[in-house]
Amino acid sequence: MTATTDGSAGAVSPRTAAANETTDTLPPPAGTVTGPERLDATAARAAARAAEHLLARQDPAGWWKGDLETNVTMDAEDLLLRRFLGILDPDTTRAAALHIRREQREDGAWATFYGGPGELSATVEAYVALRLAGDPPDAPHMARASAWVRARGGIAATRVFTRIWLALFGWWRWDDLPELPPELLFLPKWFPLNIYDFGCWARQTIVPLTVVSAKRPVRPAPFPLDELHTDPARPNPPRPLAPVTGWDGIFQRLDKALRLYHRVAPRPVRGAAMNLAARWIVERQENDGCWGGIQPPAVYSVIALHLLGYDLEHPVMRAGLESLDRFAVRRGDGSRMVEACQSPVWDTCLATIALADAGLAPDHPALVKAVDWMLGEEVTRSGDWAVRRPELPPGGWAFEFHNDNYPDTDDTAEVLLALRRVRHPEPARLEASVARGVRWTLGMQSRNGAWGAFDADNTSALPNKLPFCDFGEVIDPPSADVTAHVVEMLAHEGLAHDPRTRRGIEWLLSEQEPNGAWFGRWGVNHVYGTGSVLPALAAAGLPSSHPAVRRAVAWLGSVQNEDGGWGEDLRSYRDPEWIGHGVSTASQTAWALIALLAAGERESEAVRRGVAWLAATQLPDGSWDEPYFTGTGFPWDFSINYHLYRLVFPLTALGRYVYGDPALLREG
Ligand code: R04
Repeated sequence: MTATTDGSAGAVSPRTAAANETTDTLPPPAGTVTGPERLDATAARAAARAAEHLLARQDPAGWWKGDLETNVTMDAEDLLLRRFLGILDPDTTRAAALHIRREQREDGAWATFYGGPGELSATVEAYVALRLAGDPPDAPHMARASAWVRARGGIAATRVFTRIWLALFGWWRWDDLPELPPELLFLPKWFPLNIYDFGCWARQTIVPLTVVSAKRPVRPAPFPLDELHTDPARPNPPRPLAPVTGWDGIFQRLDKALRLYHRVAPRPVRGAAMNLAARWIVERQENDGCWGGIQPPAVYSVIALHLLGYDLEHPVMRAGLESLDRFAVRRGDGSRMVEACQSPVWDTCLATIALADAGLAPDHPALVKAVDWMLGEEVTRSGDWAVRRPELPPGGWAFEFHNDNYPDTDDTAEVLLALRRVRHPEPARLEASVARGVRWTLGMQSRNGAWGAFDADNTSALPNKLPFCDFGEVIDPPSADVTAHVVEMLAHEGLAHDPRTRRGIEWLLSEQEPNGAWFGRWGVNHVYGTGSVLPALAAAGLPSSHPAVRRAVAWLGSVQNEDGGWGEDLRSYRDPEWIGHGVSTASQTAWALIALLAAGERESEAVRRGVAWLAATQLPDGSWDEPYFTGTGFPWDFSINYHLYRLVFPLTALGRYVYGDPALLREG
């Protein structure tokens, strides 16, 4: 093992040397006030201010957590759940409505990300939530919303989830929803479309929904919603079924057959399926009461268990409801925003990396505290991933406070990269955690040599064909960003030449797009993918002269904005015109810089202009503004504004600019 695996932050002296370097060549770019020498000092100052801000935001327990902002369907569904269970209180309603109203656009619609277009399902859900809060249909903001909805096909054109919510109150007919029977749970794990063919988030959502859609409950509607139909005089029009062929035709016929089955399902079979679903759900409740650390499965699990006879006082239900309360963030202005998920592990490992790379001593108390906390968060038991990897011993980390059943390779890789930057007083304890994490990650490699986030070989094409699955991703195939993080980690662990790592690298090289970039699955978008892959290739020892690296560098240079920053709009997931293009943001500028620094481009004009952009846009408090969403749950359908991204990534980029890139220092 080399110096990279000794638990220190890597070579300290060359970093210091890099900081003091005064080499320079190119003239300063036009329009910048900082010359080359000044830029080094400016960057160091900016990094110091950012580090100070980040340190001040650490929880005394050692973790960091920024708000995880998504969209108003979270808030609307939270209210609908409470109404459904009869526990909606006026204070919660008022606070949520305050937030929902504030998110409405001029044209009456709601978008699912900052600057995005109005989105029909979100608009319908937000409208219903505001009606629950007492906003009358003829109030100007409500009339604008309902007119917007009618013009876009009304309720009939919304996603399945939205129509399920409406069916719970009789605003839509259960008969006009795709079937998804609980008997699905009887399918063995080798049979097509068994629940383990779905990505874990879809699995956790679908299992409780099979119960709900078999029970078809209808609570009395508190008000009519006719104004959300294209023809209010003829509400609930069935969705027209276009005649289709091929796979879609097969699945349409399957849906018809399942509808028939719904009417004749033998009671004992249905009963056994429901019991199996109940047991499956209860077994997966985390010890803080939630399910999978994400809000939607928790919401649907609570409804399903309630329908199966669990009353609200049952310990499982009480814990579930209390966990839902904890997804709500109260703001100073009295509003309340529901998070889809909480990001403490992810934020903490990224913050640790950022601070270490910005020159904090490896034994700084804040970093030791963070490592202490991360070590305590290690997942030590088996989970759903073991269905595909039954022999693999547990290890690794999840994203959230409580999600032992679903650790992921992305968090595990970044936590391990963070642990190695800190000198911890119990090195043996750290080594043991690292060893388990590395073993688990290696065991989670998919057949194609790459890594998905939560499961191995979760690549079936069938779940996507179900009419039920019309929203988001429903499988978890390997992606370049996750694979890159894993490869970077394995290289840091001295495994750059291990055949398993090499297969990952080969896969990454084969995934590079013709323009030189890599797709971003969990971050927006090619700037994130490329910002993940170049540090991995560098850590694995690929020379910066490698053609793949050169093409990526050229691509980043070609999409740099006039102002020196980088931005890539979420529309890039839909419209290739937007690939690499968008308003400059702090996190995306940082990802591009991290990529370029890993490629040995420190002295390039592109890097200098990018660093100058970060320094010039830093706020007096040391952080950055970032209204744009640069993370995803599902590309396009579910976007995330991680509120700490604007701080941890610029700090990482500035730190590596000032002190040198860890991957290059090792190689050098
Ligand atoms: C950034 C990489 C770490 N890791 C991804 C974790 C992302 C955490 O945030 C979310 C994850 C989610 N999953 N599924 C949903 C979701 C939301 C998040 C989800 C969303 C809507 C519906 C059902 C599920 F905020 Br409906 C995995 C790799």
